[in-house]
Amino acid sequence: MSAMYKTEVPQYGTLLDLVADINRATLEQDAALRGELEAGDELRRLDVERHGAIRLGTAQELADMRRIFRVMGMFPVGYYDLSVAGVPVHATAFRPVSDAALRNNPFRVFTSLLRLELIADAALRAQAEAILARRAIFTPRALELTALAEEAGGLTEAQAVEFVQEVTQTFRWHSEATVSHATYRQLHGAHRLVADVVSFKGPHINHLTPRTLDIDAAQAEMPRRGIAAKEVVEGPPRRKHAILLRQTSFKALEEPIVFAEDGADGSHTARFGEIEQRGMALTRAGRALYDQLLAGVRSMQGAGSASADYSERLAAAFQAFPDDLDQLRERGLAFFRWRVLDADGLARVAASGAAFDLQALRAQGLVAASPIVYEDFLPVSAAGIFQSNLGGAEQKSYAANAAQEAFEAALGAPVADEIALYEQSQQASVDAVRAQYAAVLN
Ligand code: OOG
Ligand code: NI
Repeated sequence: MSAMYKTEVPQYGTLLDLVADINRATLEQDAALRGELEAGDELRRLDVERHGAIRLGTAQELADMRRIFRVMGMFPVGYYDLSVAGVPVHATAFRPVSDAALRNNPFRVFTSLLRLELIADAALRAQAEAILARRAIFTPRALELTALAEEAGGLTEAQAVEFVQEVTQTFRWHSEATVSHATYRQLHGAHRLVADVVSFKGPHINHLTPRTLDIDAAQAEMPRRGIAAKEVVEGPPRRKHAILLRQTSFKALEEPIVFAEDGADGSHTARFGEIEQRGMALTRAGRALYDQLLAGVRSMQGAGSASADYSERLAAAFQAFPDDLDQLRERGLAFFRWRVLDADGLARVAASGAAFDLQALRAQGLVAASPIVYEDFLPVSAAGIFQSNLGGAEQKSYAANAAQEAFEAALGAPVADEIALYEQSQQASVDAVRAQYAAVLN
């Protein structure tokens, strides 16, 4: 998909080069960071790190998408309501969930479902529904192979290769809109996103996002390479110890399209490139503090319309968020993965009969804890990314209404609670250290 997107959107290739250059320079200059990434086994995955995004039109499309992602070991995690930010979609992220799978390749797809019920014009809503009902976004073979994988519990090597080829077709760009120019304009009038989802044959991948180690450097470098960057970096401010997720993007390109029904020429703005910098996952308490501090600077409603002194106000507000690993751990604000540093030392303490005490073992330098990477998304940031790529200052408003149950009904499954996943991951690492400690006594 990355190769396909690079040929479809050459500027994405430029973005990948830029990120590779910055990551190399950052690692050369920052031995501590290199060590941290090595300890977390993250250096290996840096180059394959990506996320992408698609927007679906119907419950059936979402349900089938879930089945297809499941074949690839990707599961729905988290619920994101974007209606509060004036974007008529709700979403989840499909991603690997086990520590081993994440280490191997953490690719995620932010997957939105259009909420036609938020379109006020009943006639237009019915028309959009009828158009969506007629389309088939998956090739028959992709669905066949999915059913096969479900029955057999997997695919053969040859089937897997074919499966990837078939599924990639779903995310391809179609410069031909399936509707007339007039219908497109009506859909666009309801919301640009409605036009983007309803007017085309399938859910073209609308961006791919490599991981950078220095997003501020990347943001500064974009204009130097002729890329039109969005105004502000979303998420927390720059810190010594990165938390959650910081994101920026280049603005969506205006691309020529043809309206199949009447042969008219037009243009459509949907596809862009994004860069992300990931930091540590926060506990519920940490996340609550993040949300509270961010809300003081920026609301969902204000997403995408940040003022000039935004980054100063953001930095000032986040003075209240500890930027010291010991404090973050001791105050239970972030998640950590524990590991044994000195197995012999650990065995000696265990043999002495001392009760298992993680903090004491850490103080003796026998075990260590490093932050767990945040693998998910942030609703206010996502809203900002959506807004900056919808072009113009357009901001619709909808009565905010999260509808997780309706989303899960469409999906055909519940979404996982992302914070519970980090909790499990942290706990599993503690249990492994404890088991090693206990093994000495057996
Ligand atoms: C998705 C925007 C959200 C992110 O990284 O937060 C997103 C979209 O534009 O479809 O990708
Ligand atoms: Ni994104």
